[in-house]
Amino acid sequence: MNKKRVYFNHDAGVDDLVSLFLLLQMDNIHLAGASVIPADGYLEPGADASRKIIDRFGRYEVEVAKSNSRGKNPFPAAWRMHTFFVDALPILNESGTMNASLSPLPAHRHMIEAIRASAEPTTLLFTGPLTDLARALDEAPDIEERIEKLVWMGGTFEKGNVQEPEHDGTAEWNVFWDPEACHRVFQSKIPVDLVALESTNKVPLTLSVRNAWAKERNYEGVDFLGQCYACCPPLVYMETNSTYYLWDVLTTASVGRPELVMKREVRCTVVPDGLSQGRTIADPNGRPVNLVHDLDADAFWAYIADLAKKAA
Ligand code: AGV
Ligand code: CA
Repeated sequence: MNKKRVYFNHDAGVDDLVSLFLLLQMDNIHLAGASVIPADGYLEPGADASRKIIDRFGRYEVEVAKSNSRGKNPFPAAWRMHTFFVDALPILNESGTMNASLSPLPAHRHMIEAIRASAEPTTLLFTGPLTDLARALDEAPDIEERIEKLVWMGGTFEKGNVQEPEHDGTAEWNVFWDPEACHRVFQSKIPVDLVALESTNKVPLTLSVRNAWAKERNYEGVDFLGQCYACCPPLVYMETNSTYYLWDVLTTASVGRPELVMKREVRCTVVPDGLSQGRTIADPNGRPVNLVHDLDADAFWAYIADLAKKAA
């Protein structure tokens, strides 16, 4: 089978690390490298957890790189602590070793090298801010035409999820962390598939999802899903800013199985600074993105459970 070549940059949240786990199970994907940016997570445990996931659940070598990028607006520390939880899971520490190689290069340079290393175009999967991609495009403009497309979890055209003192609440966090990086990437000609906040409305992390995973925890991979998400508090009586959706996992699943989602073109711009910084706005004169506006939720849940069952 002709495998699609993918480079993954994530920001060490729970769903970012689960995404790495699932990517490694996809037969039709070759993961050409992974990197970690310390946005909605911490860098050291993020890189360690990534390497342990590759060791424990991967079937081929994948190198990990650490980003040295820093954002404009830091994520809440309470959310970022999730990285330590995943890194400390017993299943990732049973062997007591960490073999997957760690690149000496910072993430953006690691990605440049990975893109240049193949004659075949590379698909970029980003589940955090776009800072490393913006820097890579500035340093190595030649990579732009070698990128098949960017599949990104970021933005919203409806309600934002940033609740910070000097912000009006219109932005999504991955854009808010570094609005200028998004602006830079939007200036490129790279095709963008966008999983925005509203794209994931049909895939909230409900108790019934958790219970279905619990029932199948005899599969190590399904148990791993449940264990990872156990650090996100299951609040059932209120929809809050801490209600979890499968933001990054849907984005990742759409790379492995594009038929799961429906997309339509939206032209948009991003607000680079000020009270609405990081807000993405539909604008007929803006750059086109392919927004995921609907999906087959049942097929999505079945797909990720099947992938998890294949993990050994
Ligand atoms: O805005 C969604 C992004 C996704 O990349 N992240 C979580 C996913 O990794 C930020 C985020 C929004 N709400 C959160 C988030 C929450 N309640 N806990 C942790 N992170
Ligand atoms: Ca993320």
